[in-house]
Amino acid sequence: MSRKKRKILMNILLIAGIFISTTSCVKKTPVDLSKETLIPKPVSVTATNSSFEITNKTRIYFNKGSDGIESTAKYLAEILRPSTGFPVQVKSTLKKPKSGNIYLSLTDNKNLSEEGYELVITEKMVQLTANQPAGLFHGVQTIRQLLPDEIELKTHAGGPWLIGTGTILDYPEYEYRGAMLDVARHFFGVEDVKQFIDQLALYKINYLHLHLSDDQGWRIEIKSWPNLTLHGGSTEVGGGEGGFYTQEQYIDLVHYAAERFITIVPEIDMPGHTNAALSSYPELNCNGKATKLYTGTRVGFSTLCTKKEVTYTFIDDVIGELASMTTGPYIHIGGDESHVTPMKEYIPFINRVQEIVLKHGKMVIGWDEIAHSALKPNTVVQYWSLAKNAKKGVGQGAKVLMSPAKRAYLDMQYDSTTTLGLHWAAYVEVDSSYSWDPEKLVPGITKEDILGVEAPLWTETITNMNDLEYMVFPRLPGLAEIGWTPAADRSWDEYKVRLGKHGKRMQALGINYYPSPLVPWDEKSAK
Ligand code: IFG
Repeated sequence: MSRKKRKILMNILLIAGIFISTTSCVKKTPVDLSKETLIPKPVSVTATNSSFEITNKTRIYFNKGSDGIESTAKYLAEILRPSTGFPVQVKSTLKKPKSGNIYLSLTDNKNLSEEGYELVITEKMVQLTANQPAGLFHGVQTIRQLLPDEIELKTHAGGPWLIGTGTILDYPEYEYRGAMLDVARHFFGVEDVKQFIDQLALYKINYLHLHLSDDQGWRIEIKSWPNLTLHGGSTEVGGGEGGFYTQEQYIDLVHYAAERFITIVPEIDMPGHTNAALSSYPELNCNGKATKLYTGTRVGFSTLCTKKEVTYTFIDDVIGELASMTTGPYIHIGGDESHVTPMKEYIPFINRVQEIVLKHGKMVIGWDEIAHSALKPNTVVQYWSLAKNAKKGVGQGAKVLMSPAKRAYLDMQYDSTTTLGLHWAAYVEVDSSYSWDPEKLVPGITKEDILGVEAPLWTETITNMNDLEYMVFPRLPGLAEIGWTPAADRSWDEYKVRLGKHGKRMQALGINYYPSPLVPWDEKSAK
């Protein structure tokens, strides 16, 4: 071949090489989206068997015309940066960005509810749309889970950061998917609660019920009744130092949760479970004498004096201050285990307390015993113990929040060897906490009667985040799936394999989960 021809051929090969390396026709690694181990399981997944790669050029764009979504774009960027080491800039845009980027925008998609989202992943772009900002936030949790477990690390990991291509269309079964943290038996500070909120967000939980008062402690500052925290917040089960949230700290928690589309539901338990208040103010006792602080774990021995007017002034002040700090629609009034309040006093008491909550612009949630009273139209009955109470509530037209102790109580021991927790309701292994259907649990309570599900963690035996995580995980992801995924799409045998692949992700998140022998834990990386 002549020198001239050889030169032309070399130029052709050079141009071809440049063309291939700079265009998307480079063969992308195939990733099967349908094999991803998402919890909660999405409504529909259609895979197209290629992949999108997050690189150091990838940016997160959010649509400038969509209000309230910049914080979600920044939230995703903050997750991606430490592990990838990429800059992951966040930019607003009025039109669809060029290829290689992630794009968040609001839309009007009748196939999606308020919290649904659509995730369209191609080799060129990850496009997430939703009707409301909450849906985008839930879609971001799915993006997280589609990336390798190492994405959750706070230190640089290797990648490559591939997301399988295809379309996910997803929305929840129930509007209320909650957890409860009892900060009264043992107090958990602001940073612990924020960490818990972050963990809840990954599983699309959207409510956090804080059990703020009980016999052993009062945990929220009430300016008009300062002794509630100064005295009533000064101890806890076992005699430790207890603690409480100042109003500023509580408001900070409400905002932190709201930025993650989690609504705080504050509970002031009454008329029972009130020894901390009764010890703080003598006038709240029928005999006018303050009780001693209590650091044991008995229940059912205390009651506000339902016959005294000062009791209702107290409740009005407390609910008023609490409502003014709470952006969510609910205040929980407790109502459980009022064993020393005569029913003929309990019923008018609960009737009156509902009026007080409504006066302050909130709706009532109460434990299932409140169904003995005359429920206001939007009052929600939280089923924990007696199905007949829950059915009584449905009979009055109330919605039911399903928290059956035998399935959903996260303080129940896994089995008789679990050193933490209780077992008065049952031993609740991971399979038992997953294998139930809210709309079939109680005959007479149908899907239409159910507001949603909530998993309470009572803390008589739980004193720190390590122990909290051991009891909450891995049962909470399953309860989150019960609230999100259609029952027809759920089975323990299929779920346990997906959960088994979440072990590495929980490890990457530093979660001290219980490695249940019932789950086929996948020790190597899930992908
Ligand atoms: N029942 C009590 C809680 C707590 C719990 C521990 C409810 C509604 C047992 N009330 O559950 O205060 O002590 O499992």
